[in-house]
Amino acid sequence: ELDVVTFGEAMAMFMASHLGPLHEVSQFTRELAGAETNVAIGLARLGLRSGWASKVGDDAFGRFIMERLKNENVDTGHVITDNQYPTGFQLKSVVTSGDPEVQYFRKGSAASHLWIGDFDEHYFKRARHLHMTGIPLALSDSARSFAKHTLAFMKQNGKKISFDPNLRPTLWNTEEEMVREINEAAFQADYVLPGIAEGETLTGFQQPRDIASFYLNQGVEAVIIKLGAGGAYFKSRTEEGCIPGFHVDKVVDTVGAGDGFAVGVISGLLEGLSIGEAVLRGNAIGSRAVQFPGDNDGYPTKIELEDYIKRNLEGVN
Ligand code: KDG
Repeated sequence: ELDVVTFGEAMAMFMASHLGPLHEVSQFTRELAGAETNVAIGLARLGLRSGWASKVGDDAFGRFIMERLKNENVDTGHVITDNQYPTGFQLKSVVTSGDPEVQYFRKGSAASHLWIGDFDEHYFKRARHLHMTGIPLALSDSARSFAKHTLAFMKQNGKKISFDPNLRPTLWNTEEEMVREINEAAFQADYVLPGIAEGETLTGFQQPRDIASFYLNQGVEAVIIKLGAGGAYFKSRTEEGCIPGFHVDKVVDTVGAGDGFAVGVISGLLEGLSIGEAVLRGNAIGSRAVQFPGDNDGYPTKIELEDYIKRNLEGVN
């Protein structure tokens, strides 16, 4: 039994150890990247049973990913080791403000060779909830088919589905194709979690309420829009609200905050919290994530999360 299953590509990530444009960086620290593995790790830290389905290469990066996930208690029962294609990796710069520079080395990777034939329905059936992002839709035709098949299967089996568009324009051929494919998937989900800029790209609307209505009109149960430091806005058929963000003294690295936000929302909903309470938890984990350099090293355990929320809501630091 799994609480949440997800799938996608994980990569070794080389994080710059000093400031500067990537081509000038001479020292890196190896970390783990991948939006879906970030979510699986965050959920497992909170004590939920999470699983991640994918393919890795039969190489050092693939072994690193598998070992890290095992240490984090993420189930890897549906990870296939491919002996033909390599595990992808990426470089990430350090910046003093804004988003870092990211460069991918992932074209033709093992994960991008996922295809429908890899799909194990028994594995996915064991989960209560599917978390999906838009990234696998961009990786290759076969990965896109795998993603669409998984989404349709989970929906037919009555599972709850959260969807984070995670727009990565550099992985797509055209913006038009990206918008079409991502929206088609989002319409199947119960919860859609775009960032405000993503929502604007995907719907053409600027106001959170209009972006939310665009998806609610297609049958989505709730839309939760991330507003960065401003927190998040949510709207369902019966509720609407805005939950302010947590105060952060110093932003170290923004990458991974959205995935941390998803961890808070999904875990909260699975525990039966209201949408507003789940969003507050999302804000908490997102704000904690930006204070750490790696994607997921700021994600808390259950005790750390409770402590963090309590201290911040009381205004004590
Ligand atoms: O959400 C964080 C991800 O962007 C990062 O871990 C790398 O999965 C990644 C991607 O494809 O951009």
